[in-house]
Amino acid sequence: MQLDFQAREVTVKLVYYGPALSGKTTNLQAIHRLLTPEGKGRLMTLETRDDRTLFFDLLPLTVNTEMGLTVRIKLFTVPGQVIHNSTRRLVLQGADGVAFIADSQVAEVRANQASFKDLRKNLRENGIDPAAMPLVIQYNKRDLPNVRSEEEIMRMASQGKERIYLATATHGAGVADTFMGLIGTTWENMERQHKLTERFGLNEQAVMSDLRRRFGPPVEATKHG
Ligand SMILES: Nc1nc2c(ncn2[C@@H]2O[C@H](COP(=O)(O)OP(=O)(O)OP(=O)(O)O)[C@@H](O)[C@H]2O)c(=O)[nH]1
Ligand SMILES: [Mg+2]
Repeated sequence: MQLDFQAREVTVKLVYYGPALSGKTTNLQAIHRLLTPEGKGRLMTLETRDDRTLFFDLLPLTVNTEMGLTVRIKLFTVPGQVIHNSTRRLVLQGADGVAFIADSQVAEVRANQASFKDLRKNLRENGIDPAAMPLVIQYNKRDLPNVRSEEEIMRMASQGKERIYLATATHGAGVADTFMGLIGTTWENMERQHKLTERFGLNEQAVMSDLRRRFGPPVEATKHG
């Protein structure tokens, strides 16, 4: 988190992490599509022809609060392909929160696990204790056949402390909830560390309700068949 007293600005960095082709870029595209125009920046994506991010994507958003403070939210994606590890570590630097986008397909279980391990390793190498990083998990591609059952995912969810979301990012389903959950858990952590309410009158609810209002009505996650 960056605090600029003079400009009365708070900047929050959120990173979408996960294995190659899990739908990180698609999440940002859906957020960009679903949000009303106010405070929405340009989505910058850098892709090769086959949907693979080479460096990162960035979507900047702003929230103007009643207290005259501006909250700038920067959403990044990392490139999931194994070869881009140094870029992932770089993009993770200074992150305030992470959304881990897992691929729900049974065939991708190992790729998810490897990417999760790689996230923890990169955080440690950046000097961050993984346990201290606000994290939400999204199981994407719920529309496909051969996905892990909802029951199985919920069982895993009950074992961890992270919030878990189901999504079909291509339809925009579950995308806003994941993002709001990420903002929420990140904000709670920032509030604990920086006492934003006490110091600036900047409370979580003001930011969250403004963002919630800017998303259209919720899109139901579509199941296969
Ligand atoms: N069926 C289905 N396809 C999806 C879904 N989300 C993303 N995809 C597709 O999966 C492919 C990869 O999506 P991306 O968003 O580019 O994946 P990524 O995680 O950014 O991949 P990297 O940049 O390589 O790390 C694209 O063809 C998307 O259209 C989904 O919910 N369902
Ligand atoms: Mg991508």
